This record gives sequence, structure tokens and C-alpha cells, in this order.
Amino acid sequence: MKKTIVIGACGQIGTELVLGLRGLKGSENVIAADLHDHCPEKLAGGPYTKMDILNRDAVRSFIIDNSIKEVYLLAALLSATAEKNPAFAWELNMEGLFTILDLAKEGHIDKIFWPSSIAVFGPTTPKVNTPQMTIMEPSTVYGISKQSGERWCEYYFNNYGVDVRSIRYPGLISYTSLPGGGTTDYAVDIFYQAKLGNDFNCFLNEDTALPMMFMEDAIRATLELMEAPKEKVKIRSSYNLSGCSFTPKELAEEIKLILPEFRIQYSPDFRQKIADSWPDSIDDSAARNDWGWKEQFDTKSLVDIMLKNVNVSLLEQNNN
Ligand code: NAD
Ligand code: AKB
Repeated sequence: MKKTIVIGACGQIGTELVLGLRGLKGSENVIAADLHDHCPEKLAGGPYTKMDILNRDAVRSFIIDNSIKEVYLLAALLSATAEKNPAFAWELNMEGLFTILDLAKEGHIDKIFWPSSIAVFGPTTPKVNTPQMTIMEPSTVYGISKQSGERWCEYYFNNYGVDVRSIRYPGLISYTSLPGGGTTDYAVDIFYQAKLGNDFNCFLNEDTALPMMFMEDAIRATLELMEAPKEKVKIRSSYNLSGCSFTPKELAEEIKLILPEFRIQYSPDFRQKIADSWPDSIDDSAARNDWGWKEQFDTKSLVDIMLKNVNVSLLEQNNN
């Protein structure tokens, strides 16, 4: 079995992606890599290495010396954090990608997964059922970095035959780890506050619709795209992917059906402008037609599973 590495493995997606890949390829074949000195407990069932994606020489040596053939590059600053440090966000989100694309161009890596985002769209993009190919004028540094990354992925595929695959994830909702600084994070935090019996103060307006997806769907989509025969992957920038779409008010109403005492207030902050520049909903017919994508979770099933499974002790662990 060829070796695989997930870089940025301790984050919201990485924690579940590593487990999914280990189930598929065998634990010993999937290396988790992140900035942390020690492997988190959830990933302790397989190999872990401390790695800084910005240390190009160290990353190159590790991947070549360990004969790693498949790379999932997740390390990035997300939209809200990136706006606070645009120069570093640009460096982190772009430099790591070039390191990995170059290793593949030189023949050391067979296949790359690199995530894009709905943030590639901007205020001039059609908002409802946003098409795969459309106007893209992102107004955040995060969106600009993802759009540039998409262009470079396609360029390396067209010019050097690099097998790079990508998804424009919507906001991802999960209970095994906390989100890391995005504009869609409210849709995870809300479940912890509801479970604690607290009122929730939402940083977006009640009517801000955004595309969202339950993590299990996102992981399955990622694995299916990476397993798809090469000729079926016709888009080498990044695929639109849709799960569900809701506003904070609609999400709160669903939660109230299970926890009638739950209350929500709204105090929009700088993230409102970011959310206003993103689509309400996504047309993902290309992913459906090319490699057979179909979501399994709608808003209702996502709310049920989140309320059953969020563990408020995760908040305390994160604060320590
Ligand atoms: P996250 O912030 O939860 O995790 C990122 C991980 O990368 C963290 O564990 C962090 O320690 C690690 N990291 C940061 N800098 C690093 C470096 N220099 N070297 C190695 N590791 C480093 O992010 P996430 O939500 O898991 O997102 C992963 C990827 O998916 C990102 O590229 C993000 O843009 C993309 N994405 C996420 C979402 C979402 O809703 N979570 C949506 C669209 C796209
Ligand atoms: C964010 O809000 O930054 C991410 C994303 C949609 O890319 N969740």
C-alpha cells in the first residue's frame, strides 16, 4: 500500500479525514502531520509527525524519504482569521501548495488533494444556485488565495500532468473537533451553546443564507473524488459541492423543535461582510455528473445528529 500524508491533520477536517483514510488504507499507511509537538489522542492510532508546511526543505525531505505518494494539504488560515493577517494568510495558503505541486511535478507524488472553498465567489457572483463556471471576484484574502490556488492546480495539471483534485467545500459542520476561524463557524458554535442551555449570540444577521454541509458528507465526497478514475475528474480547478443551505434563523428554528427553550440573538460583526459576499446556495451538477456525488444529510438530519453528539467538554479542552 502506498503511503499517504494529511498535512494540517489536527484541524476540523483533518481529524475526521485521517480516520476515514486509515479505515480505507490501513492505519500504518496514513501519516498525520501538523504543527503540534504531540499527536492528539484522536489520531493516536497511526503515525504522526510534527511538520510546518512553510519549511519547504523539511517537507520535501520527509515526503521523498518516506516514499509518500498521496498528499492531502489542509493547512491554511480560514476566512475570518485570514482577514486579520492578510500577508501571512497569503504566504501560508499559497507557499505550501507550491511545495506540494512541485514535488508532484518532479514525480515524487502521484496524487494531491487540495481543498478550495465557496470563498472563491464574491459579491458579483450570482448568489442562488451559483454555477460551477461563473463570475468570480472574491473580496477576502482567503477567497483570493483559494481562487489563485485553483488556477495553479489547473495549470500544473494542464502543463505538467499533475493529478491534483479539489472541492470547493461549503461551511462544514462537525462534532469531533472545533472549527478553526471561519465565517461559517457560528453554525457549529450554536450547537454547543444550545446544549449548554445558553442563549446564542450570532455574529451574522438572521437572514444570511450560506451553503453548509455535514462533515460525514464532506469526508465521503473527498474520498470518492480521490478514488474516482482519472478520466472522470474533468475539472482540475475545483468542484462545486452542495449539501444544504440555511440562515441562522432557520437553523435556530430547527434547533427549537428539539430544544424549545433555545434562544438566539444577532450581533453582526466584520464576518457579516464576508458572508454577504458568498453564495446562498450552490449548483453542484458537475460533481454529480462527473463522479456521482450525492449528499446524504439535509438541515434536519444535520441538526438531529449534532444535538445528539456535541460534547461540551470539547470547548473546555480547547480553552486549555
Ligand atoms: P482548521 O483551521 O481547523 O485546521 C487547519 C490545521 O492546519 C490546523 O490543525 C493547524 O494547526 C494546521 N496548520 C496551520 N498552519 C500550519 C503549518 N504551517 N504547517 C502545518 N500545519 C499547519 O481548518 P479546516 O477547517 O480543517 O480546513 C482545512 C482546509 O479546508 C483549509 O484549507 C480550509 O481552507 C479548507 N476549507 C475548510 C472549510 C470548513 O468549513 N472547515 C470550508 C472550505 C474549505
Ligand atoms: C470559512 O468560513 O472560512 C470556511 C469556508 C467556507 O471556507 N468555513
